[in-house]
Amino acid sequence: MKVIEGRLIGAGLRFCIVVSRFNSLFSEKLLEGAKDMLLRHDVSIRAIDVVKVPGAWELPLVAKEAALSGKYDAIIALGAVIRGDTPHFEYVSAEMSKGLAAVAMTQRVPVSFGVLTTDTMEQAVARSGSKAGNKGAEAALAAIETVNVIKELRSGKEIEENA
Ligand code: INI
Repeated sequence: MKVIEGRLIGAGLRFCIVVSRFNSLFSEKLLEGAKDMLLRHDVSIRAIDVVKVPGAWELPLVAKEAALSGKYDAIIALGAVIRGDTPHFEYVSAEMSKGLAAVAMTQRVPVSFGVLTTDTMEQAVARSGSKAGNKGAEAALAAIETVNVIKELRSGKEIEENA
């Protein structure tokens, strides 16, 4: 049996962080967390591009353009969708999450999901750098690991060893 894992080494990797301005109180904290996590794993500051979009709805299209550019090993999507009194939350969060998943699957580029979808502001506070951590930082770490596990799989080494 061979266990294939992605190492948490960011040196040499290139990332595009796509972040929504809507609810920027939270999304800016997620951005700080993501950048800090990348830098602490030896990603070069010059290898990080930050692209700002109006809201979470716009994340999938812009993530797709970033993926198509061929300039990045992974995309990190950040934002905050907070439930209100209308069904707007359902439309935005459902299409945004399905859209981001579709970008990853069709473009074969990891797209980390660092978008808060919460019922309340308190839950968003908790997940953007207080008691429930920072989902932006978690998304950045997941991006590093996923890039590296895909590199392992694509290297073909494990196929030779199992043959
Ligand atoms: N965008 C968000 O990122 N979070 C929200 O909570 C939100 N709500 O609730 O409306 C939101 N709406 C804007 C949307 O993402 C688009 O930017 C807008 O509809 C223009 O296309």
